[in-house]
Amino acid sequence: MNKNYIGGEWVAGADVNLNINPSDTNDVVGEYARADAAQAHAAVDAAFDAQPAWAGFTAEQRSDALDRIGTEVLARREELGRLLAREEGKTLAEGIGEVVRAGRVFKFFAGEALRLSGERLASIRPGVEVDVRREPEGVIGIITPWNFPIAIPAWKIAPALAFGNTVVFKPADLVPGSAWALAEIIVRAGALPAGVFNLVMGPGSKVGDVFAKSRKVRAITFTGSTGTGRQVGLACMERGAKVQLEMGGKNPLIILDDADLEQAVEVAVSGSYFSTGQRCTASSRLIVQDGIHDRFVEAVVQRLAALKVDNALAEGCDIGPVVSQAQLKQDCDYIDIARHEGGNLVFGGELLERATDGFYLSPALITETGNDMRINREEVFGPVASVIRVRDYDEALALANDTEFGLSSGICTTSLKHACDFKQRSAAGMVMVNVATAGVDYHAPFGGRKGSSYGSREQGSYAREFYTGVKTAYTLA
Ligand code: UN1
Repeated sequence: MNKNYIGGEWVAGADVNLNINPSDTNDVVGEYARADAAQAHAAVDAAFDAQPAWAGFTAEQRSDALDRIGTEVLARREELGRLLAREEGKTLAEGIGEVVRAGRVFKFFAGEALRLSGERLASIRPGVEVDVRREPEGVIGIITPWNFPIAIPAWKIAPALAFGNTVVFKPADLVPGSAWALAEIIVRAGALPAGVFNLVMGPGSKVGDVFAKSRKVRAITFTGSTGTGRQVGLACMERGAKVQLEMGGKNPLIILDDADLEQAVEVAVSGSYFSTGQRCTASSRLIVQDGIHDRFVEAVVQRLAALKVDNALAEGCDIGPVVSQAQLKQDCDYIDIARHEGGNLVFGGELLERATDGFYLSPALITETGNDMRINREEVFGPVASVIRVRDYDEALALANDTEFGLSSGICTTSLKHACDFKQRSAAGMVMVNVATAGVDYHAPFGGRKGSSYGSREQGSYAREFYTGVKTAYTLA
């Protein structure tokens, strides 16, 4: 039940990982295998050996495999969504939504497998033809975070397989359940030959390290913390492997005086606090113009007071628990840091007791903060947002861009002039106008700038850039 999948076999781990429900720490979701370095190497070898044959499958065969996987994921949305909510702590509705997104991603890349195209150029030499083609990279190492236990694996695994690569996949230690269920669907519904897809649950220090250093892994796609991402990036750089990193954010949301107040409150609350604020796209800096500031803060506080923080599976739950004790400590530490820096905690930030023992934290709103404070420089990754008061749009834009990060940014305004200017001048990979900074479409390019991302974009038709290599062929007939 809980094993890794290596070279076409379900294999027991070197040790065992207990998957604990953050809504109820007495509930063990399951026991999952933890691989060691030797098993990670075996998975890499199997993926390496299987790759040429998989690349030789027709595009239609690979497309059909992805389509069958997507069909099963979508059909089991309730069950998988419940498992996801139980192990990660997002609400049942959010869990089901994420499973649907994962299923749709497989469907999308089933189409993309058939759409891989190249280019033909005229040569500068008579009679010579130049064509530019895309080929699989080889073995792709996939390392995913705990906050999207099924959607992020899906949007990395699906394009890898679509274009003829083989996969070694290491999910986050905190959420092996969704990854295991997805892996079981991939190998069975996909009917993949042995070695094409390998699941290697285990610690980053062992499994991730093998992926990063193995010469047989030609490319690594990583989503997670900035610190680990940079280590993975350096290891890849050292041996000339391709790498794609999605890391932190400190995403600004600007609220201008002319914003529709009700809409701005929804955009801010959903971007900052839903999924317990545990999204790299979450709005954590609310940059609010003076004229609307007090009304906005009051309305957000009222909205937060009406939200129900509870067991992720409880009826009517709006915000589930924080994922783990360590993350809860980090969230509380940052709230304390913000207060010591002079911030004013106007709502939340309290540990809550519920019917079951879990990591419950009320959504925290901190006002009167400055952009130089640590609370506005460092990623918290929890249900915590701070407010920065500004005079005008120009000041708001300058502060929005004054950050190491550049993943997502947003503005709430009814001014076409400011909306258009912001889309142009915001130094982020994704810009939202009157739409939350978190919660993106699965078929549009995803990624950031500056310290948030490295390498080419994920998702949509842009994914092919990472999962294929370009070959330029010259022919004189
Ligand atoms: C979203 O906001 O819809 O780890 C996606 C993350 C991102 C995905 C966010 N890579 O939060």
